Amino acid sequence: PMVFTDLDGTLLDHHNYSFAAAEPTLEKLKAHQIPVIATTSKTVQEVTHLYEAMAINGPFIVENGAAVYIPTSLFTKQPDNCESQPPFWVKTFSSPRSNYIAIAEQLKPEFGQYFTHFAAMSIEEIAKVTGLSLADAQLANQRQYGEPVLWRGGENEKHAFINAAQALGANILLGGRFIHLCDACDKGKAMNWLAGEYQHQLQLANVNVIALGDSGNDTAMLEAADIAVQIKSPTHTYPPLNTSKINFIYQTQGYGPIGWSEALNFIIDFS
Ligand code: 2M8
Ligand code: MG
Ligand code: MG
Repeated sequence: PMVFTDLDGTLLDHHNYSFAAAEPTLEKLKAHQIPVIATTSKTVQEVTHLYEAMAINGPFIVENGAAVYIPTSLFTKQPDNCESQPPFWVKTFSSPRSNYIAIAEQLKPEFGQYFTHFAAMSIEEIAKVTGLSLADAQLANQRQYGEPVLWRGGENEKHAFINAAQALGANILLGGRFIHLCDACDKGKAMNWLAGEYQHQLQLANVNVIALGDSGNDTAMLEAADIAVQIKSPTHTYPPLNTSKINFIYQTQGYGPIGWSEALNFIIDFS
């Protein structure tokens, strides 16, 4: 199997970003050589930092499926349509962040009183609203593709804002805290591409894809997986899921990394 996992609210605790509760299961997956692939709204810099802490050296998917980063040591040949950015091959599904900052700017006359966004915030403000340290907030702001919006208005204005953003050409993905203005990418497309590359490069007959996530921005990935794990969130209910292509769905009892471990220990026979 391959494990594609969201980070915030899934492998990491929603509030304190700790993966301590998942560590024993993470070690078991490593021992069984089951790849664990971060599939997140986070940036390259954030994931690189986290992979160091987790001692993972493998591919990852950033900014809600905007790009796939593959260490060049993973495969013997460079995958098609990838750019070489040593030590990675990079497959990109998105136009640059500046397009989405421009859309946020265009929405300010009508909705400016209801929102702010990363490019308009200081590092201190980003740290405050996310609960990240200043150093980590700095890494979160080094975005290349999309733009996170912090909503401060009501639900009705929020729907109007989303419609207006879509009319200006933005795709909308809902994370645990932010509305992401982004390209027509999602975690599912990026996951399918990378799983296909594994299958092709390693000449596997098939790959069994397990995906885990807690928020709306994980829906496309969960719907495209063989086994989907919905992680319980302390802040919202499970987002609706079209289950027609999924073989097995697991909803966790535990939150974040506790639920993550609970599900993977149930699904995978580690004997
Ligand atoms: C953002 O991502 C989360 C994930 O669900 C969100 O939308 O709430 C991103 O900006 C990410 O880079 C950052 O680390 C995270 C911090 O909460 O927020
Ligand atoms: Mg999440
Ligand atoms: Mg995420």
